[in-house]
Amino acid sequence: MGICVGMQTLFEGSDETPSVPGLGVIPGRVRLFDATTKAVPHMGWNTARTIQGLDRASACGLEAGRAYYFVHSFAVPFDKDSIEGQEWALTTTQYGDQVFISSVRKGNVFCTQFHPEKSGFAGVNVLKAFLDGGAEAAAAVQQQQESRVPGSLSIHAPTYVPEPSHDEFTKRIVACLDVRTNDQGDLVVTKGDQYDVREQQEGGGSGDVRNLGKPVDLARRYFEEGADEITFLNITSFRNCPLLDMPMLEVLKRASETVFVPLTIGGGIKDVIDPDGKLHPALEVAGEYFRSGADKVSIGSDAVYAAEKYYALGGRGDGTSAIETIAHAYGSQAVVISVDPKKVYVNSPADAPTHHVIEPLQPGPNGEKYCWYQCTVSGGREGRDLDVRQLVLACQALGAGEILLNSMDQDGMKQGYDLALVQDVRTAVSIPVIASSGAGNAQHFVDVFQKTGVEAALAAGIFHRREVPLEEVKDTLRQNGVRIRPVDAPLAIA
Ligand code: 1PR
Repeated sequence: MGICVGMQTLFEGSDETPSVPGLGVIPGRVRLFDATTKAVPHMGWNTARTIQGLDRASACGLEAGRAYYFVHSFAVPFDKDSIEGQEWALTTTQYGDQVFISSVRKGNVFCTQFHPEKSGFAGVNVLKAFLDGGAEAAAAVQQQQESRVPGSLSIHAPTYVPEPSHDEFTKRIVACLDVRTNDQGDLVVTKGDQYDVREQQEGGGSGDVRNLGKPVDLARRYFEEGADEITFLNITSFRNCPLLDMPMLEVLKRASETVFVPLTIGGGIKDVIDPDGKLHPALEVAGEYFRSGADKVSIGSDAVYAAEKYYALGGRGDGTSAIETIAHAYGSQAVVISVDPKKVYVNSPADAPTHHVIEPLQPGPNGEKYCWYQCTVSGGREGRDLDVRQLVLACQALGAGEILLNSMDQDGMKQGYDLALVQDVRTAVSIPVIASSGAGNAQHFVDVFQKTGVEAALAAGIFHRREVPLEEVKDTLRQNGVRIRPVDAPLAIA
């Protein structure tokens, strides 16, 4: 069984590394998705359609109408007249205007382009079927395939009748857990208003760090309630060395035992020096998180510094940034950029000549009609002379695969997402964008998807405080015609 790139290696070659031949077990070539009409990577949940005449998918645990988690920029285009299309393809999936092979099966070989291990209970079912009924499924597929002339396009092959194909890619709902150590030394999920995570005391002043629960328990709850992805942000990691942050690594290890959707970890992904003076490159820090169960790492402050350097070098990287090294080793899809912008109002674009200025939906406190979004570092504590558009374009060029777009002004305010900001970033880049900060009710999710075309929306406070259940968010989206992954029916897992 092969998964994702494990499936791709069986083909003759891939555009990802043209000089290296594939194993050549399956004829055909892996191609890069066309990014002109859709965000690439193809990152999120999509269905797998059984090819007509090869209806053995259910023996492999695949079910019609269920969505599976994909994360890839390269795929094998489906051609019904090719050998791989006729002999190997078990299911196809459509993303935008492109149809590709999403699973193959022949004899004992079964591969999926999607990640069953990250596809909730639907994916667990696929793994279980392979382990339990592998032989039975193989026999069923073999029997059908033997009715053809092996290695050639048999005239006896069943005719492929294309189903009315359409893109079933869904929007994603991400539950976010801001994690830090409280004053008693416990690792807790916390949540701020405009990044202030301490309780307000009567008469002013800050009290304790808000404690909204335990990270592993909450992650499991959100998975079971239907979150499509979970993000952990280690919000004070800039203060210490994350390689010594064993509790965070432990959180990931334990969460990945019961949570079968993608996990992202952010906070402190950068070159770090440990207390003994030893340098640990960002790639090593990220590697530690991946080995502990993370699927993606999210880079905040270090991405801002990398973008500043990118422009200082005249619009190019030098190969040493965390974004470049991690994307090179693990792929772009594993590198998320967490942006912490603050709105700066101006009276006219001429007041911010070096920045990308937009018209906000509401004027500023003094009637200002324009604003730009300033990037910050260290959890919003320091503003830099870089705007969000400059940041996201530089990070995309350096190899980032996704943008997690927060807003310091909207964070925790429950007034809805900053639609002008989200829209602006969505149109600036071709990689997926997650809108974050400000969700207060289910309609806010509808608005952000319908008005900006963003791929995912993240929320924290309303889920932690049980103010708006995930199910209500999904129901409202569905009623408003937004394609969404249904909440998964749990399986009894032995
Ligand atoms: O700079 O690479 O070490 O990363 C630090 C990470 O920690 C960044 O991703 C940064 O966004 C995050 N962070 C740092 N300080 C805070 C804080 O709150 N004091 N959290 C913080 C950022 C924003 C979102 C939040 C959404 C949704 N929190 O994570 O979950 O705004 O909230 P809502 O739905 O309740 O409105 P580095």
